[in-house]
Amino acid sequence: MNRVALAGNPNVGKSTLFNALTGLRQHTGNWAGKTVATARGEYVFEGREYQLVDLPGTYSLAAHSQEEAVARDYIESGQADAVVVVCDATCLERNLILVLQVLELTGKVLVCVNLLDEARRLGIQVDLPALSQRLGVPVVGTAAGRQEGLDELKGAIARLVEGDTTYVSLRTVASVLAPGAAVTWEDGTAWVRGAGFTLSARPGEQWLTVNGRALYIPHGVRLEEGSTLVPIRTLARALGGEVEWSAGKGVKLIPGEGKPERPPYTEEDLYWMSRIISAESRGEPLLGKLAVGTVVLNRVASGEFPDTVREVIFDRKWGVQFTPVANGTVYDEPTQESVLAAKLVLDGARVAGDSLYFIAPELTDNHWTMENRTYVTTIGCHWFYE
Ligand SMILES: Nc1nc2c(ncn2[C@@H]2O[C@H](COP(=O)(O)OP(=O)(O)O)[C@@H](O)[C@H]2O)c(=O)[nH]1
Ligand SMILES: [Mg+2]
Repeated sequence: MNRVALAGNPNVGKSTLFNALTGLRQHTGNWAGKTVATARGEYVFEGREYQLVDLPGTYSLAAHSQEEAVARDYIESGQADAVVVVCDATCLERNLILVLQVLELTGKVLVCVNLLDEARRLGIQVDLPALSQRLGVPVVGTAAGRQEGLDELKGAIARLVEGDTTYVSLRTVASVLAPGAAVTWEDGTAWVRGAGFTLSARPGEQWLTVNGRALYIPHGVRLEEGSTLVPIRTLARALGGEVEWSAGKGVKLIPGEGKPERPPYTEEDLYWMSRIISAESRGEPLLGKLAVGTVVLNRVASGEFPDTVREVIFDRKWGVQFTPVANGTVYDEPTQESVLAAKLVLDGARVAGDSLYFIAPELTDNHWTMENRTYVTTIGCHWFYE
């Protein structure tokens, strides 16, 4: 069974979240030798059992009070497979003190930004993907009181616990997936050259490339003690292998043919995707470009829109067009970073949830979207809606 601890400041909705996830499967009592209350409960997600431990609400882990000592000792003991730090979206800054203290004790952290409904009501927009990138851990938004975001939270906990973000040495694992390949380090980049493929990964960048493809690494390629580290799943995907996870056994690597597969998209998809991203997100960072691409692909996947990238871009549903199509900038040569972003989304990167619409509030007065669609997130200078 996986064990997940819930930490957070008082009054952030930790107990509400705990109840929403575990329902009636709960046990309460006191921490051994302390007058501090404890609650534990279970839930099942995708066939696996999780035990939730509701830690006492604290503003810090300084161990000045019994509550702080209990929370600190528990996290430090390593008994939890993951720690979810629940935060209040309406006063995020104050909550981040605890997040940073937990991050000093363990890397298996997920930040849950709760009370999103209250934040919406107050007109506060929280940029969840940017927060995730800054902190280097997954971030999920919820409104526990309304049962919103709970499936996403359970999914993110599962991925965290089950090693989706397990980083491995590029050199070691590449030699298992593609025996005989040469691994070199040139100009700050790690290269793997094998039969019919070239792979590169540069510490700090949020992707690796393989034969012209680009695969997204949300928390970036790392460099530790001279080793280049990448997520095991991304590397396996790049070289045609697979990663399985099972309770008890952990992560298992299954080598494939030792060479990359063909990209899962066509040249035409890449042509139009890079152009719409380039024209729509001038001056936006990579994350903003990925978000625009996410919307296009969410539309391709949705039954309410056409089924190819090109058709979605030129779609005129209700007479509304993408601005770059209306003004012709979609035909301009795309920037290099837009081509990269297009490759990343076409190869699976997603950053704006299930968004189907975005607006640039500074540039448009598209009130239809604001009034009729559900707000998801803000990335760069765009607001995203489902
Ligand atoms: N609007 C809103 N209220 C919430 C949400 N989650 C919890 N609350 C309310 O916030 C208050 C504190 O919640 P509680 O779960 O006791 O917080 P805890 O101290 O962190 O355990 C209660 O009145 C809850 O009903 C939420 O997502 N949205
Ligand atoms: Mg509580």
